[in-house]
Amino acid sequence: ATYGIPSYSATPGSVNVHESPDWFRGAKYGIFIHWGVYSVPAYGNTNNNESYAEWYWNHQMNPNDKTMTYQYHLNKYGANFLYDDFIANFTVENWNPKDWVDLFADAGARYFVPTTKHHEGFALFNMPSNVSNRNSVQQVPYRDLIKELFEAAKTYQPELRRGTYFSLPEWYNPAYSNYSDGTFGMGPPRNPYTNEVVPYTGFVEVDDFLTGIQLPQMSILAYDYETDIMWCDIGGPSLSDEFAAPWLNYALQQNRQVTFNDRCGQVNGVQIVGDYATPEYASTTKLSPKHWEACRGMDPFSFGYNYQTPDSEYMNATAIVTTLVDIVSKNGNFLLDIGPRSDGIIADIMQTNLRVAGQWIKAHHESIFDTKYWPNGPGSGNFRYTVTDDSFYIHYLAKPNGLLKVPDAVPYLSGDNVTVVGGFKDGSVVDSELDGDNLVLDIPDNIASADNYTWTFKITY
Ligand code: FUL
Repeated sequence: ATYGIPSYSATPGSVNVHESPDWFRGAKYGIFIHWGVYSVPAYGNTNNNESYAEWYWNHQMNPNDKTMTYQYHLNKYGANFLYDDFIANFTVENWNPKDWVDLFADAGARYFVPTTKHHEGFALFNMPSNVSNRNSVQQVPYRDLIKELFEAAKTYQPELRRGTYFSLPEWYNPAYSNYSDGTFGMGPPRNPYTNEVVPYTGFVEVDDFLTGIQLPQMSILAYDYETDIMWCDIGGPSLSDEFAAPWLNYALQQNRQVTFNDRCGQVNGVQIVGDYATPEYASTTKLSPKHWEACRGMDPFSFGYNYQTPDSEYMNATAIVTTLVDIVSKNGNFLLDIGPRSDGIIADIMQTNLRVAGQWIKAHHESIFDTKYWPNGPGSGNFRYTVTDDSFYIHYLAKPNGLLKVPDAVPYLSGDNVTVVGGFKDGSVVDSELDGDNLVLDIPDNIASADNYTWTFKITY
């Protein structure tokens, strides 16, 4: 990584040497937000047929999709109600961006990443009308949602870093159809029940999608909105070398460090590697020396809001905290997604669970943020380790009971140098002894009962 000297040139080889900046490696926990026209129907089915609600339009086009959105839409809205007719109901009438950024801060997150344009092609930010009028400024709700959200963050929660999710392709944009891959670029849009071609609201004819829409939109997010994180999605054909090189140079000149993920596409078939990998709803993960970021919804199957998901299925504080600790011990960040409703309200269950987890995260911040992974391994069973220059943290992902034998030969100095982190017994000394190469902690019930979700102990060097 070359920091300090603007030196990137517009080739994949040049931008591929960039790496995750230190602030991003230390930030560990971000909030992902999937919000768009799909938040109006907010439907992804349930009971094992559930799938991403933000894929409503695509699901609706396929009569055999397991979500049965094709049939659902016909019954609820009728064959003449087009997907783009939902735009009129994307009114965000109860939205207060301050409430959102306050929630992210209460959650203990250090950054957030809203969808600025998902695969439906409807952007939530402003742009010149020779690029596209398919956006929330030229259409309902006639507001620059990304600007309002970023301004609220700057004013009320300036510690939060601001990122931008951006889908490189669009499903049904007529201008993307020459890049069609069987899922993306299937435009122009059609009524799924009659097969008639229908308008793509706000579409402006361009010579080429990449030079006319994709690159200009990414540049607007970089320079007008000053994103810290370009969270590309899907990849495919791109001009991401031409995007990233001047952007990285511009950020360096301003003494900023920005970052982009591994989904920014190919340039003439050569992959733009990106700073970090982005496993999605991964059931197992492992330690990787290259930085990475896991993402998933609080909903068990969806990033966008699905009104049918029962409250009990959302990730609760135990799941959020243990997932975060597990990921951090493996050199990852956790980007946890919420799907707000189309009126701008985030369902109570998501707010409550984020805030409850946030109390733990704040009380244990020293063992999470700006830590590093232990090169010998993340820990096994219920044990997970994180490291700083002067401390070694032992996390236990369940309530300990009596003697706790640490399975790895963790760094250990004799004396009373093992203490409790967080909870009501924060700072208390824990009795410990060595048994061969293993450290054994003695956790009395009053210490075990003084915390929740994950129990953290610190060895001070
Ligand atoms: C995927 C998308 O297709 C999903 O809808 C979601 O945005 C996820 C983060 O990335 O590839």
